[in-house]
Amino acid sequence: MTELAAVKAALKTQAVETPSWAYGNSGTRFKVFAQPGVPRNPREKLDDAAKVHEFTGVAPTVALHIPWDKVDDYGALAKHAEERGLKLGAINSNTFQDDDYKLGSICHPDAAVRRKAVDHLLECVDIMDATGSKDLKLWFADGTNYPGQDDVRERQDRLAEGLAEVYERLGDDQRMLLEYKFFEPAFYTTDVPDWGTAYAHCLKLGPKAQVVVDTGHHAPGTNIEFIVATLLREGKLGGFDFNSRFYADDDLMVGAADPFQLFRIMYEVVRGGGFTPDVAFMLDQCHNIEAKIPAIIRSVMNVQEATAKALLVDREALAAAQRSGDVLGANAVLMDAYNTDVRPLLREVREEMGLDADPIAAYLASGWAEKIAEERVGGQQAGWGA
Ligand code: PSV
Ligand code: MN
Repeated sequence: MTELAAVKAALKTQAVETPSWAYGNSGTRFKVFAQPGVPRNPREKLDDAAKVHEFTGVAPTVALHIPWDKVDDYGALAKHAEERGLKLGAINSNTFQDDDYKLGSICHPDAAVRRKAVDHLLECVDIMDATGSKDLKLWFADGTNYPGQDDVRERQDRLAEGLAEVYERLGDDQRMLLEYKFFEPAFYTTDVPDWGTAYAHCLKLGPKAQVVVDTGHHAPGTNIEFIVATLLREGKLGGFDFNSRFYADDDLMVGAADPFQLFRIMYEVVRGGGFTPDVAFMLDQCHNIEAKIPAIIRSVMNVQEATAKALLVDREALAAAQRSGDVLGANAVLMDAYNTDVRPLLREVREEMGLDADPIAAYLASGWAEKIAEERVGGQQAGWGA
């Protein structure tokens, strides 16, 4: 196989998971702008996700968020997905939208609240059993706002205890992905603020616990690709929540704010052997002012472009330049790949997969947006928090 053929073959195996909540209405704490045709229930979210997969060919799974996607029959929901060529992906827990969680969930000072939070996580594993999902994605809003508010160290003990109980409940082929975020909604301390804390807990828990890197959850200037390289080296990179940030956790389209950073991350993924199904490539985004389905298609394409560029890096030339201390030469090898226009290559890949070369144009021409705007009237649109 030529090198280009190998790159194309790799791109055809790519899988980007889209989040159910990105199909619903969302906004900021100031305003949620409703859009016509937005899904009213989890099945309609899957119908939209199926369109993203139909036109990109590389978005075969959908992450659910519980309770936002709560249904009576998860087996039936999984079947609904399968009938549309999809599978259900990570189950995201929610321990941040209940009044009881004001002072935290599994780190809360009151054992009764901790019990409630752990029970919710265990319920999420039950749901995974029913949907066939492999990953439980955990993000905790836990933390404190004021120095002295709670015992920071004891909160870590409570966290470890709660996680251990959930870990024990995981099946052989199930994982727990622990997400970190440096601040918000807590502003003084956050109980899982960084990759080091997540890594320490995952290490203690065992091989089924891994770290998930949400690209929006870092302080400005953080070298995310270094974190990715380190976690991969330690066998602890479980996956990504991709999105873009300009300021904090903006949840904008991945690759929009800083496509170069996304390329650098994907290069470390490829370099570290992480371009495999063992690493979950998920989107975690909100489309507040742009049309949702084309925005998700665009996001998937942005990940594809960064991946294609990362795969095109001449690794031999790079290693040779690095070994000989050729600073500028090594940098040039990387930049050559980044500066390659991979859009023609991806158009070819899509055509070889039997797809339209231009997924967004094909979606816009499909009439789906008009159809859902006309049909989805009445009922309550899904939204962030519902
Ligand atoms: C938190 O900001 C987060 O990134 C977590 O992944 C949540 O599951 C997701 O957003 C949706 O609230
Ligand atoms: Mn996230």
